[in-house]
Amino acid sequence: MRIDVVTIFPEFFSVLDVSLIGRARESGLLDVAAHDLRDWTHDRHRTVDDTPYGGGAGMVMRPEPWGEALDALLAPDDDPAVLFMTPAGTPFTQGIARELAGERRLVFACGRYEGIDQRVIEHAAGHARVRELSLGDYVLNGGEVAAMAMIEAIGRLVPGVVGNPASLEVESHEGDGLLEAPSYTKPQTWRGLEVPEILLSGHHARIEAWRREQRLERTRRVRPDLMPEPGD
Ligand code: JD8
Repeated sequence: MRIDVVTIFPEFFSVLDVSLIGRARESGLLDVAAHDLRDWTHDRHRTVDDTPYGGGAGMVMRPEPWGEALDALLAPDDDPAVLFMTPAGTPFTQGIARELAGERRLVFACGRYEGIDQRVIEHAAGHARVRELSLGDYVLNGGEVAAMAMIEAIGRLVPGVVGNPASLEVESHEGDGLLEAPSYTKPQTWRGLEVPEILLSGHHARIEAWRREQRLERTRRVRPDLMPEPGD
């Protein structure tokens, strides 16, 4: 999968050189490139923002640099999904991550200031498959953190990136949508706290039953909105 990111802080994405995504890049499973939006400005100050029409606080990102940047990145015509990060977007979910993990190419548009001139999204939607996505119902200072989280959530679902695909099945929000069961490792006793006896029994069927019960109890307590409908 090829991932292009447009941002005024390309160095922000250097963290993608490490860990799982970093290894996936080395193995060629993922190809991630961050582009500096200012490379598509033509004035001495490399200006990417201007005052908002209709007044109001803050600055808005100018359409021209974004238009040129997306023209350049959409030129390969390999039908990428273009993802605009915005608090006004569709909430990102594991389901959307799974959908996007099936794409050959993604282009992430990360704004700053008060946001990007809306005509950029409108124009892009006339030339590509565009989605406006939000990381969650809280306000960030820009789209970079959101894009980073989405790149990790999507990248780890690309076949071959996670060593043991079975481990994906038992995760929260996967499979049956329940929250995951609590995990334990050595030592058996830590600061007076014991590992649940059942996990030491070696009785796999009982262990699986216990984990299922833990997932249901935890979901009921923490995320009742995720509980399956009766009869599901
Ligand atoms: C893109 C500019 C900052 C947002 C004025 C603060 C996503 N879940 C999310 N929360 N916030 C964002 C996000 C914030 C952004 C931009 C995404 C571009 N800002 C703006 C509006 C209020 N400032 C996000 N995904």
